[in-house]
Amino acid sequence: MFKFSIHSSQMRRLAQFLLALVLGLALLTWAASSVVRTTAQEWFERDVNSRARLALAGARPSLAAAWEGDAAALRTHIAELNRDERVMGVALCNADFTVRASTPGFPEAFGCWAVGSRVRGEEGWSSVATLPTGRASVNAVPVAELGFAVLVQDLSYIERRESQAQTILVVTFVLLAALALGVPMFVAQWVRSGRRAEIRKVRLEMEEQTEESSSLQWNAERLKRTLSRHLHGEKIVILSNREPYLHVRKADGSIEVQHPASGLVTALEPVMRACSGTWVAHGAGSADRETVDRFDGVRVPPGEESYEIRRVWLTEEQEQGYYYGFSNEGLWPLCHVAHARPQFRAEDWRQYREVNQKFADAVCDEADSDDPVILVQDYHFALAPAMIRKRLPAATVIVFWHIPWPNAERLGICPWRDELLEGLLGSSILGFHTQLHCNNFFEAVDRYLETRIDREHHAVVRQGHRTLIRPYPISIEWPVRWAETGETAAESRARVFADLGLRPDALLGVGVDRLDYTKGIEERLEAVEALLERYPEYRGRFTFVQLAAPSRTKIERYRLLNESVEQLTERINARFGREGYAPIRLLRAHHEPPDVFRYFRAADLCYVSSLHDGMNLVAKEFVAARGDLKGVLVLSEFTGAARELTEALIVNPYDLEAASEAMMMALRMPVEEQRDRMRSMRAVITQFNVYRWAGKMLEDAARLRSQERVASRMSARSLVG
Ligand code: ADQ
Repeated sequence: MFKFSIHSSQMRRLAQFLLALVLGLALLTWAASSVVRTTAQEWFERDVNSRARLALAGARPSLAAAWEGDAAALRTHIAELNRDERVMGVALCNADFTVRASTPGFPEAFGCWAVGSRVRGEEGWSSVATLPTGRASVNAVPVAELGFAVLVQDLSYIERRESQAQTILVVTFVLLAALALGVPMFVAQWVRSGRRAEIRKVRLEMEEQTEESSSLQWNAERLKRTLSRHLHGEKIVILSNREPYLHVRKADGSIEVQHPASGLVTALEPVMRACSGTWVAHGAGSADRETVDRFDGVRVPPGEESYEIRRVWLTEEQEQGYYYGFSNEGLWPLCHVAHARPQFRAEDWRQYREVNQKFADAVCDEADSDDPVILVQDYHFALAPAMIRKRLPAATVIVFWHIPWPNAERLGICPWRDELLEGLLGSSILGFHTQLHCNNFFEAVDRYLETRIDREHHAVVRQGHRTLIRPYPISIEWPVRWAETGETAAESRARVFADLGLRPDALLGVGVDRLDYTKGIEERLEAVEALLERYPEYRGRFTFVQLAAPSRTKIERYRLLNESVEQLTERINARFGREGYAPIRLLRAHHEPPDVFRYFRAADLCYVSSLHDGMNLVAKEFVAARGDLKGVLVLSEFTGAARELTEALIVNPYDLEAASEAMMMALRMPVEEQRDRMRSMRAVITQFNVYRWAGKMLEDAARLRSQERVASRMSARSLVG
């Protein structure tokens, strides 16, 4: 942050100091010059007097001898005394104060009568007086008993010398004052212009970034350019629990590469392909160990090998405590308002801490500089940012929290809430999907930690370290690889209808999720039941296919959900199904992306009914899949996506009647309206794609890095100064 006001006030203080210095110097010069003047005057006068006395004393015998004699001889003597150019005149006076002899031009003021009465004893008399021509010194000495001699000397030359000396002193003072003022002002100006140049550079970079941001659409190429331009092509290290590619041993003994069903992987994989670098993740595939090199690394994607996965191995206890326990039975329900009670076990927390440290170490080992750019992903690693910062204080750690952030009251039930907040505040940038989640985070920090919240810059400052808190709504790649299969929507529909054994005039709804209680799958199926109940014309005609990837099956709550979804499907199918028709088709399996996209293209509607969801990429994928501009998205208002995809039919998934009505409207929607809505949603995703999401974070990181570099250069300079 650059604060011009601070620099101007420093300049003001410097100017005040210099002014005081100059005034002090002036006072000193004035005092010195008066002392010099009085002292020099005294010295000169004393000198002139003693010279006059010596001259008179030396001349006394010869004057006495010549006194009574020839007047011409006396004049020769006094002419002798008058030879010095500074002697103004010499007079010889008789004892009765009459003039015996005098040189021409002898000053009247010191005539024999004026001086005579003052000449006493052998010493005589001396004085200084001011004549119209300037100051003069008078010396009178007795000459035997005959009279006295008077010698007047000009002192005006002393004043002339004094004024010359004073001129020299004033000139010296002016030179000194100019130096005293000029040198520091010049240095300060030089430092300021240096600072201005640095600031101008940063501002220019920012302007360039803004210009580029507003003019171009984000894509892989632009992301690459951003990296090489603003981060000088530095290697990026990503940390996430889930790896983008798993190696799995199949029953026939062969090894298969799987792409997991995960929103996080969906978002980050295209980013990594664009940026290269290293992705540190848990090696969870059954053949993962067999496929890594001796540094636990493997290059992916298969056939392309554009980046590396560094696998970290966990023991069963670690996976149980850190992943299933604290992450998924503690934090996941804590952050989602989906009515599952969070479980907080001390042992899980211990494993969570230990595993966070293990991953933080692996990340630091992968860093190839002391200020790497590290992207930490999600709620599995709330503690890692502070741990990384401890080992690499200059690192730029960007954390993205993929799920909602709860309000402060709800967070408060976690026994380790302070540690979680402290861990996250080790990051440089902490991103959430929405502003609401950022606000919740500020509120929690405000309530539980001693920090300074800088609302103007959306940052939290703790123990001198600043973390920016920003919304970065995540998205999908654009165009989506899986949407470009060369298969038309009609072909996809025909294939899916054939696979499901549907009549050509059937209507199809689709849901695609991990089997997770936050996704509202039970509510979705109940809404389909309500649709068939309220609008009987759809019985026998409308089918809802649910692709459900089994997830976290070791957790009791997920097993219960699995059973509940199965029972619900059976019940609804028993109620409305008949020979050759089942209203709900539950496909409980992981599907590879091309299959998922085929279902998207085949459907008349897609219902995303999350009870609470950070973003929800399924909604965006459905829109991306519909290049034919057909199909309707019914979307829960409790997803981050509902804020961007406003042309979807937005519903409250708890309100079964309203949800069934929205499905009915979707099935009856004229094609023109479908096209309008789809076109507008596609325009949003085209613009706000995953490259923009990553690009914005990396641009902010680059800006932060250049600001920090400028600040550290300036503080180094001021230390030197
Ligand atoms: P998730 O909870 O995993 O992500 P989501 O955003 O919907 O949720 O992404 C799921 C991904 O898995 C999608 O790419 C989808 O296609 C895929 N998928 C779902 N079911 C599948 C199946 N049966 N077979 C194969 N693939 C399947 C978390 C947060 C979200 C946030 C993302 C990204 O919970 O709110 O949007 O991270 O930040």
